[in-house]
Amino acid sequence: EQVEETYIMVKPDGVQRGLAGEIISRFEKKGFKLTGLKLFQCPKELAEEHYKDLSSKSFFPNLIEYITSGPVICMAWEGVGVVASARKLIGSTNPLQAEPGTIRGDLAVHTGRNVVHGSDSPENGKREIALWFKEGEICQWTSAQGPWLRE
Ligand code: DAT
Ligand code: MG
Repeated sequence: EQVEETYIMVKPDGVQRGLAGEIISRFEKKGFKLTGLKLFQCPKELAEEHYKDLSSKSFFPNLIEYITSGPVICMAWEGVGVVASARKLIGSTNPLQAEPGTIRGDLAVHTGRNVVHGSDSPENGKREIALWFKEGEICQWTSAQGPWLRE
């Protein structure tokens, strides 16, 4: 059982719509451990680097404009299986196809305003946390919940 880390971000629409607390709560209540958290206005260069695999897509300029249009909430979460589990909690990219009970299924209606990001692999989790957080912004701590969450 491998402890993983994932980068989760409340996108500008999530912040503007007052959904940040609700979104953070989903991961908190599930039982993952928060190791990094900040409100941040993302520069264009960082958004482009974060989404570089999509740079050839027609929607790329819109995506960059959206992500840089207001502050985001950057988070690092840690746990066994956290990468895939967080993707399930978030739901499908298109919120109309996302299952009820997921963040996008419950809180969004459009792919271009889908309120939250989650890393798609453990490798990208590490890459994205390194991209969005500086040295000293990640906290290693022992949660008192540990023995109540896992056998
Ligand atoms: P996800 O955010 O579910 O990991 P992704 O990595 O494929 O999805 O794409 C990143 C973001 O780009 C996505 O959250 C919204 C936007 N996007 C993806 N596909 C799109 C499309 N076909 N039209 C418009 N925006 C799109
Ligand atoms: Mg993605």
